[in-house]
Amino acid sequence: MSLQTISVIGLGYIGLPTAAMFASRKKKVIGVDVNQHAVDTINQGKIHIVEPDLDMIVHAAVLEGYLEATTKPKPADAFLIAVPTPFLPADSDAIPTPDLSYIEAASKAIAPVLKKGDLVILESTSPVGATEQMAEWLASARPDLSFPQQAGNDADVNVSHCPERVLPGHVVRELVENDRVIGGMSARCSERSVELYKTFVQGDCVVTNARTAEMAKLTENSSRDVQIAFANELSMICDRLDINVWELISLANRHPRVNILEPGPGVGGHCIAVDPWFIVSKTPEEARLIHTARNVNDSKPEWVINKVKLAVADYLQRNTTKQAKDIKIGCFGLAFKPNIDDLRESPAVNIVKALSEWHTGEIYAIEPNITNLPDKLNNITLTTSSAAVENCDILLMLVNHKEFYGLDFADNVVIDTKGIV
Ligand code: SAJ
Repeated sequence: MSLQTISVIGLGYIGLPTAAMFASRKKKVIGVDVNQHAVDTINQGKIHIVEPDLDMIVHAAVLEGYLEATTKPKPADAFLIAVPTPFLPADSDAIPTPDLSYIEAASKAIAPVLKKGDLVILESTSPVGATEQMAEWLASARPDLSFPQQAGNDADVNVSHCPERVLPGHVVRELVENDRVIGGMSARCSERSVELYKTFVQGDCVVTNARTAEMAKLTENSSRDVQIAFANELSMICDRLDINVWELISLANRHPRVNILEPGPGVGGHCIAVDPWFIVSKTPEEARLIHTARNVNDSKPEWVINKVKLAVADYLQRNTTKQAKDIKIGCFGLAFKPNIDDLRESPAVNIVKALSEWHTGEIYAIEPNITNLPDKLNNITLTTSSAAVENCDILLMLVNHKEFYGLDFADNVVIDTKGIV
């Protein structure tokens, strides 16, 4: 195989496991990241992110000399770009637009070390057209080389989009087992990309063009966002109609062709709440359902906060000797989804923070997966489930961590966004 040395640009939640996978198959891997701390940590055989089983693989890869990290790109046969694609800050009503500046910076960083015969793959989740844009950035930095938009199958440098699709918490297994969508800018680009991924991918490598591959990834996450929005909308309808939404969904899901997802306090994480905007910002007139789903899911945290405010008012009406400052609220769960410790982009954290700014009494958080609260929650207290059940007047269930099932909530007011009680 011509692709012996592989460089991965961006050593985060996707780039580092991918680099480690190639290295575990005895490829020479050069990991590149602008974060000196990440580079130093990896070169010591350790990891700077939380992902099950990844530490062992990185440790072995570095020890055996197959993986090295650096801040400055070096020549390689294949370059995989796995940098963030966030969206640009927008006014509250505006449609967020994607920020391709990390891809642009990565392209400009690798351009000087590119040579004839190299393969460049964009893995970052990207709006349609981003791979072609990346190829343009590379071509303008290296007019001495030809690229697929100029030379098709005969290009000196091949370019593809192969979106990552792994679920955080299951990355090591899903990298190997999941099918890959391989979108080459030419047939030759796809063919060489399949050859590269087959180093460790046991799933099918399905070939398409770059634009369809970009849209496929956005479609997967938008599909999930729309389905979660349906569940969230049902939860608000059922609350108004005094129906238990969890019972309702379990009944409807007994139909052989119905499979409704779970409502919750909102949609968190770095993907599902972001990627649909990449479709909406490109095609705002057509993407009406996807846009509305985003709005429904984004509105859910505020709806939950209002439920707590109503519960406090109701409590005060029933307990006339008490004041708001006497009411203790216990918030169960801070992570963005169950059984992980990742608090970034978490609706639960945003809800607890908003409540801590509004409520004059004490607020407690129960999060079995962490030992310290993030700085932005420094005015609340971390406690245990049993202490919260015993001491708090109002309990707010925000994440269905396994530890929260089976607790006895007999005397508490409970607002349950996850169907735990
Ligand atoms: N959620 C619900 N109800 C549900 C399912 C999820 O409210 O029924 C919420 C979760 O609590 C969480 C959010 O949605 O806040 C997202 O969680 P998730 O587990 O659905 O997805 P992520 O963001 O961890 O990972 C997704 C995956 N995409 C799909 O399942 C289509 C993963 O495969 C992608 O690789 C990843 O996005 C990514 O990087 O794009």
